[in-house]
Amino acid sequence: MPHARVQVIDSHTEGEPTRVVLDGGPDLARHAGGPRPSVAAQAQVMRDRFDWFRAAVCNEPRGNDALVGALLVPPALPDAVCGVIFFNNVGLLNACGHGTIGLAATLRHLGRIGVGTHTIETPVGSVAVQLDPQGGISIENVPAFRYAAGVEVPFSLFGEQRRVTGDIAWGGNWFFLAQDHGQDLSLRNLDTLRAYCLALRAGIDHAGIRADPSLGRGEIDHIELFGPPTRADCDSRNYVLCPGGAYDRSPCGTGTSAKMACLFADGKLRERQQWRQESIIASRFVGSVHLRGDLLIPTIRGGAWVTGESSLVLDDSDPFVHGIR
Ligand code: PYC
Repeated sequence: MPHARVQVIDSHTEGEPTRVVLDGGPDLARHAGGPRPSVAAQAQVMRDRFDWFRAAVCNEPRGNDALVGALLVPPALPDAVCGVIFFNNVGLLNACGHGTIGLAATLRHLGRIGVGTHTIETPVGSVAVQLDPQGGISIENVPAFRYAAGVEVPFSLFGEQRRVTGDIAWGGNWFFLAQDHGQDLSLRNLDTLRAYCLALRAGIDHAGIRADPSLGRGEIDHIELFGPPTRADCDSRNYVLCPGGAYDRSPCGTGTSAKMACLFADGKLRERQQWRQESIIASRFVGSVHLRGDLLIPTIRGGAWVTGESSLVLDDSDPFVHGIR
């Protein structure tokens, strides 16, 4: 039977999985045309023509709803070590904080990068990865900002009319961030949290609330709820609903960036002050922000571990060769 092999390395970043595709992926640069297409142009080719590849890697039976794929592509930026396109069970992500930390751990595992700072090109800008001599990994993300404050969203949950007020912010993806939701942010409440966030996101769509369409097409596809931490070494705990309905096991790198942008805008976080974000599984990112001119640059630090090295087999006779959609 004709089959293809896709070489991958799996890792997790504070509990959230990443699958880096090293070889066997589509040649997006060739399809994008031009001598050195940007990663954004290559992402558009993947969206238009290779959605089957996304699903083959991330969807069951080879993947799962929580998994984020990371396809390595040639960068256009001359100083970048690589380009990367992140994707999940339903589509492409604009950027991914935990995924970039996982990618850095993978490249270090392969001996492709060492201690120091390395630039990675994403569809929404370049991200700097820093590997320190003690093994720590941090990323300097794309600029983050609050887009709108105090947005009230009506929505319906289990047949009841509800309202919640929150902020809309960009941290590499678009987030609706809410504090006064009245939900219990604990693992035993996962089903309700998912239902609540899906209903809230439907309410956002229904109300026609969008963000800046020049960034990630303005779709607010991540919902982030905050509450008090359970760890003494954290400032806050979160629950993050990802676009495909899974929850982020990590505190979400782009979500923590969006949160810090809101805190900074409210005068509740100073430049270079630490923000320690706990996830729903009690893992942690430590973040901070600094200004570069007018731009607010988030830094996120977290741990990532390689969990597997393997080849996916795409056998043409398999009815689910391109994943269960
Ligand atoms: O860490 O930015 C992140 C992220 C987005 C979706 C899942 N993780």
